[in-house]
Amino acid sequence: MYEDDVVADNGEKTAFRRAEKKYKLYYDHNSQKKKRPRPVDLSSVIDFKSILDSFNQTGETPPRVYALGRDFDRPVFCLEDSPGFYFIPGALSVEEQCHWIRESLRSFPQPPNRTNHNAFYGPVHDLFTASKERKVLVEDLGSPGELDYPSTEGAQRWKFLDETVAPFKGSPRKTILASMLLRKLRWTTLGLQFDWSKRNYNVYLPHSKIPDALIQLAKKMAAPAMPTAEEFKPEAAIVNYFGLGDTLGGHLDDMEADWNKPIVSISLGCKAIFLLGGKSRQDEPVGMFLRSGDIVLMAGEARECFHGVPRIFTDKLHAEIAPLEMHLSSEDNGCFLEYIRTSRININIRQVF
Ligand SMILES: O=C(O)CCC(=O)C(=O)O
Repeated sequence: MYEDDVVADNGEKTAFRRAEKKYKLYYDHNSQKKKRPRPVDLSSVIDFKSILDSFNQTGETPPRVYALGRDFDRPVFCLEDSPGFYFIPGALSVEEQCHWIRESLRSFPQPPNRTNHNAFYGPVHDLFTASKERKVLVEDLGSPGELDYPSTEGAQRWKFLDETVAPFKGSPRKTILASMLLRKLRWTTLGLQFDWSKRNYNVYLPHSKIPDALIQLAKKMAAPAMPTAEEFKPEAAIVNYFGLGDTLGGHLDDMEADWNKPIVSISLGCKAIFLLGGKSRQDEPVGMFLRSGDIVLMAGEARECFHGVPRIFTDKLHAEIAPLEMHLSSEDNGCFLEYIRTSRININIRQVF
């Protein structure tokens, strides 16, 4: 979905690319050769949290932003210049955020759901637990009968072994720490599986149903963007995982049949900058902060607009995850907390047909 777009947009030729470069994380080195994030001017980034705060106090919004007058249980903001774009700040409680962070790390990457690791390692089971237990994924050179599970993809077969047992030490087998694999988890797909190589949904790939609780949440949150009397039917979801320095290049999500149905996009973990452009990359995008618990809807004309995530903030001041830190602190040996302190997760839910 993304690579083609990014390649087509190299250099600084478009307004969208210039904005991406403006907000992307770069480092400067001081005289002691210590690297520090290059300061960036965030003054033009829309902050819907402060818009919500002042809306709650005064009922007013800044120019070109308006609150939806429809019957929804919380304020929903729209941009005059971007029809079909909806922002629901703080849509999820801290408990809900923690729930979906746990699900995103523990359950969603479980086969038959696919992840970016499938192509090389085949289906990887229990990645989060393996990381917590400090396991190592080891290339299996034994006979197929000895394997814990059959590999259907990837050139090799792999299995998790205990780091301390380490029968593989000194052998030519390839190994990778489970914690490293978790860090390198970039996406997983739920429900109908998106085939990145063909840039389309492959209904023949095995998949498990999107969890009911996520379906119900998406249906509820989609309401402000739904055409009257129509029902949102979540059929697929893509979960994106961002670590320090990771970005999502400007792209369109155009493989779904009915663009009047929204994409429901949930933010979890570290704060990010989201860029919403126009139908051409030449259109100047607007930047906005996405915090943990925010939900964005893109429907109708907004489905034709380039968008992307050029930056996540992992420093204490800007990440804004203090409430999550309190809730996740002692759980699972602090593994969820350790992960989310430097990461962002995005779950976006779609109706495909
Ligand atoms: O991470 C986000 O907030 C945006 C995700 C997105 O645009 C996508 O997956 O298509």
